[in-house]
Amino acid sequence: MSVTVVLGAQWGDEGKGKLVDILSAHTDICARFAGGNNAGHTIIAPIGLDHVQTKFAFHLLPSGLVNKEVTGIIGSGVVVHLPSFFEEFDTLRAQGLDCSNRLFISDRAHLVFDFHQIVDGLKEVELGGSSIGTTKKGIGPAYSAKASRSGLRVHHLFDPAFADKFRKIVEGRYKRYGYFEYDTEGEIERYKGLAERLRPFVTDSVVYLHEALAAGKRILVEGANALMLDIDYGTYPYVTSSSTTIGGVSTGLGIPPRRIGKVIGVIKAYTTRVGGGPFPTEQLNETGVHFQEVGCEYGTTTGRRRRCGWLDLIVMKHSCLINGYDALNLTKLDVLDDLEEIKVAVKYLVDGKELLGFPANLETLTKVEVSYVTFPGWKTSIAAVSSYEDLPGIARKCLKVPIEWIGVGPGRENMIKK
Ligand code: 2SA
Ligand code: GDP
Ligand code: MG
Repeated sequence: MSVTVVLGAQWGDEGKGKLVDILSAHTDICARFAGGNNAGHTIIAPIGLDHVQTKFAFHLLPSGLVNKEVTGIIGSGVVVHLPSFFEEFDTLRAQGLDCSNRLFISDRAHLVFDFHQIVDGLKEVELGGSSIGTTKKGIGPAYSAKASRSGLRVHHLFDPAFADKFRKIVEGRYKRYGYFEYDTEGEIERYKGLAERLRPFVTDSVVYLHEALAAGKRILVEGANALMLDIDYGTYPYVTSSSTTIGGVSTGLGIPPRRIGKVIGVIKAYTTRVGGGPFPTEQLNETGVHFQEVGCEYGTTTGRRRRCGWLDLIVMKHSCLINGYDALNLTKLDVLDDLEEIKVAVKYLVDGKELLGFPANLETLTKVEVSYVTFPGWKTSIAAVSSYEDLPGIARKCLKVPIEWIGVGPGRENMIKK
């Protein structure tokens, strides 16, 4: 099978970008199927200008583009803010990574406009104390427009009726949210220029990907956000607005499930989440601060401090059931190096009874008592470890699931392959 999928198994920022970078050496195409520029993937690799270690931040563009032989595809399930698309493209080029002639965008992908971003902020204000903590990139409003059949897609940019449709949509937003400052006519003019710049990137990604499959090309699918942020299976409503799970791969790229080969889940050795919503193993204490500081847990897109807590195997069980991982990449094991003891959540109890699955109802979730298993820490640096056998015994004991890769540092070289 020539389609490999990398998915976030927790609440995002597990280190998907780093695995995608490593796997991209063995792929022809790297495709994104969902989300938009709310995602943030950091890759540190010795490429770009002068082959020095360079830090790349991918948001909307597939991270596999870090390999200069790889072609990037932005699939139909992705929502695209064009000014951000070109800004990212230009930033990468300035860093020595030119993606010209090897990046394509589906003509079916929906567009995110600045007014969606304004509305995203207004909706958050409306929610007050129960705001989602979105990235304010307009993701929710763009997917809402798509679901209510009033969105504009990439192909609409080349339609003579684009300006009229655009005006009508902005009018609709005013009716719902009241007046907000927005230069509609200026925006229409700006999009004429952006459309022309975009023209060579636009493709029918269904035809492109199926021709590639027929020609035996290898496709690496990169997940954005993660399972617990999925619109159906995450901690709704504290989720993003797309299908971030394995099902989203088929709908977002037009690839039948049977063509999908290996599914890899990326799991961090502890848990983080950005934004609001329940988080049963959160540590609002020095352990949480340890994860934040040693793990550099700050948002790649917004710079927000990530909330941190212990690894949660109830989340992982839910994640494994839905995505059916063939292998896992455990990341950031090195962040646990100095801890005296390491905890792992193994059960949720409500009124003394164990829950069978991850609860849908957030009321129930706030009532759970988390049961942990505690391991002694290994208290030694594993940053230089390059083989599984050389990991401290206790670190190996913690790893009961079939883990194929283990991250022991942020660099490309800091990855153990089992
Ligand atoms: P949105 O903007 O509508 O998708 O936000 C809805 C929820 O989804 C969360 N979300 C994320 N969580 C973790 N990482 C994300 N990407 C960036 C990163 C985030 C950043 O890589 O660090 O820089 O802040 C991401 N994108 C969306 C979000 O926090 C809401 O809970
Ligand atoms: P993604 O959204 O899942 O791609 O993850 P992010 O890039 O948002 O966040 C992961 C962060 O952890 C990045 O800064 C990576 O450079 C870093 N990272 C990835 N793997 C490891 C690891 O094994 N150890 C350490 N210390 N850092 C890592
Ligand atoms: Mg991220």
